[in-house]
Amino acid sequence: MSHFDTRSGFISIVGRPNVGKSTLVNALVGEKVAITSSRPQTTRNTIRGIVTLPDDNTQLVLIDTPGIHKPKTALGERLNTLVYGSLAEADAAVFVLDATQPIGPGDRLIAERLKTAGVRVVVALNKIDISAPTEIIGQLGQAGEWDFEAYVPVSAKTADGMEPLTAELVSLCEPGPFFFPPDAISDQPDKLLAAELIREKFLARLREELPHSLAVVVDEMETQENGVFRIEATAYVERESQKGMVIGKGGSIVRAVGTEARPELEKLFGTRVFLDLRVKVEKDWQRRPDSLDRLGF
Ligand SMILES: Nc1nc2c(ncn2[C@@H]2O[C@H](COP(=O)(O)OP(=O)(O)OP(=O)(O)O)[C@@H](O)[C@H]2O)c(=O)[nH]1
Ligand SMILES: [Mg+2]
Repeated sequence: MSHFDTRSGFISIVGRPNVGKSTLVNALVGEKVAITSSRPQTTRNTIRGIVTLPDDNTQLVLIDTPGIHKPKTALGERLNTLVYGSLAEADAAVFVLDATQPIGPGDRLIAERLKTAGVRVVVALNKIDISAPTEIIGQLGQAGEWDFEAYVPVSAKTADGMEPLTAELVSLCEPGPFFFPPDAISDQPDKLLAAELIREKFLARLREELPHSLAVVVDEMETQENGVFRIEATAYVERESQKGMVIGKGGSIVRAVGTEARPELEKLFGTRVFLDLRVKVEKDWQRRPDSLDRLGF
């Protein structure tokens, strides 16, 4: 007999870039805990989203991970290592597929890795709100050959399918303690959350390769004497030539990012926020291990 009357599980959310892993974590948690964007490789660290289900006496710790891809830089290699590392600490995994894309070699590689890792896997076939029923059925048939625990068609965007998916995940949990307070939704430190929100606003505005070259660090956060919460953040780019594009004409992009990030930061911290945002060059940071360390990867 187990001495726990609660159940819990660490569940790694894995899949190719841009399939909707972070959107799915937000939908399962019911709050925005991870940033999302239409650019591949948005997520760069493992973010835990926490779901406590009082009726089931169960706590799910969902680990959002970077998309698994062919690494081209030191950053890419670190991200893949991070994902496979997260599988080692996971009790189960959700393998997210994009129903609008055919199952490809990238998916098959991940499926193989999941088999080797020996974790139990639930496949979430995502974006069913924008794919045809025949596509969905075809993909379920193909993915079914991997013979994982369960297959759930979902839309992270409309939150369709969250109940059956949650039920599958609950059924994979073992007796164990709650690792977080029941009202917690994330384990991210405030500085990281703030930096991510700012990066999300940049991602929505930057073109081509620029999103990959951008990193945001919050250097300082403090309540000033006038009661305003001051956040000092730096956006790093890789080359001098990128600085102007990130700042925008007459500072237009930095200003717009500040305007869009501020209300979300104010909601997050429950107070008025002054955002001091600057842009610096950290040469080729994606390729340099010393820079990656400094930028917190
Ligand atoms: N229509 C539709 N779009 C979705 C759905 N889920 C995610 N998206 C969109 O797909 C894009 C990628 O979503 P993310 O959640 O950032 O994807 P991700 O897998 O976390 O991406 P990486 O972190 O880069 O690996 C965004 O534009 C989302 O709005 C869905 O169910 N339906
Ligand atoms: Mg993501």
